[in-house]
Amino acid sequence: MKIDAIVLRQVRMPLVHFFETSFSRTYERDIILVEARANGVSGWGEITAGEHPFYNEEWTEAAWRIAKDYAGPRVVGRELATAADVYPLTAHIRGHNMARGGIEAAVWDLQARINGNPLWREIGGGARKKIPCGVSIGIQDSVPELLEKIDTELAAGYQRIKMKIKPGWDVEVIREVRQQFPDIRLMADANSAYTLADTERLRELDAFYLMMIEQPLAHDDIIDHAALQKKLDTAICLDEAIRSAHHAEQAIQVSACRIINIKLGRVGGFAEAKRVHDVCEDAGIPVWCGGMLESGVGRAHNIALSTLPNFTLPGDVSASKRYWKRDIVVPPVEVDCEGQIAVSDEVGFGYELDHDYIRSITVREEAAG
Ligand code: OSB
Ligand code: MG
Repeated sequence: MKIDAIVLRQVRMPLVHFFETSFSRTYERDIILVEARANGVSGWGEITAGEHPFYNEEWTEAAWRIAKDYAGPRVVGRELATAADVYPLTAHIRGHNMARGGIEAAVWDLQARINGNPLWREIGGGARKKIPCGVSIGIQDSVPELLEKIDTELAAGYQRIKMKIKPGWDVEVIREVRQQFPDIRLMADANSAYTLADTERLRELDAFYLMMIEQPLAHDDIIDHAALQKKLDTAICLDEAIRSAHHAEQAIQVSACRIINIKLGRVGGFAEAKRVHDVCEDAGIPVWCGGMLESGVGRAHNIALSTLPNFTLPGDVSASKRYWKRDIVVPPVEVDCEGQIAVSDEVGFGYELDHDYIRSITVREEAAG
């Protein structure tokens, strides 16, 4: 497969409800879509960087420049044996895994379409026909609003609730959630809002038998998480800190976590995501698929990824309508009343692109390379 062109499009999409984490509140997404062309066929990917460099160092503007001026040019015009070649071809670039991973994912979708396969088969998935779904609920303006949101998502069938926490929105809030919902599968995500100095506060969370606490300490830390895990009954799940299979090996070696959240972009695409998956599987560490408020394109890629065997826990991949009044794929991603997404058998990522709508919300378009 010789990559003839890579085209970047930035689309602006308002969220149906703001999403607040310990690091910021988002009302509107600026998403970079990647179209990779070969043999007269197009494959599509999504760069999952946020609008600001607050989750990690990546953000829309930087990702655009990296994809257009560095990662794209290393792939355009190349004869690739497989989409797995993209990761080593762009490895000269330090970091910027989301920018690199959006291109890599587009090439996997392209390869799937050229071979007439659904994406999940192309990446070696297919362990399940339906993927189990949870939801990630942001910090709300009040506890009653949070309780109502949880109620709505449980009624829709979602299998577990993740709530965002930060200092000032943690123990007392989770206590109220547990009083109202004593039996649900519940977890908390701190997005690096704490330090080891908060150990006693984090130990109070043990009383609420959470499934896990996600990335409580620094975004790039493994060692302090190992120290914290020793003091907690609650399992630690690492998100931000795991950017490669090597990081997963190190975290497992020092017992920094018992669970890992895999995000396609954060680790630089499908090839590395599979390696992280395999490292965890060999060590008996379950994984689940994280989300980055993706459009239907990134969401469909997450669904394919979630069909690998060790994705045994419900992920943050949920229905399009929780994010968008209108998604850019047709049909939108839907979740059944048991909190599952049926995996599409269609060729490629499994949904149709709504090209007219994409055109109408595109704020920037440029070829890479
Ligand atoms: O830490 O998992 C995270 C959203 C943006 C940045 C980081 C995170 C999240 C989420 C939302 O939790 C997951 C989703 O619903 O897409
Ligand atoms: Mg997280």
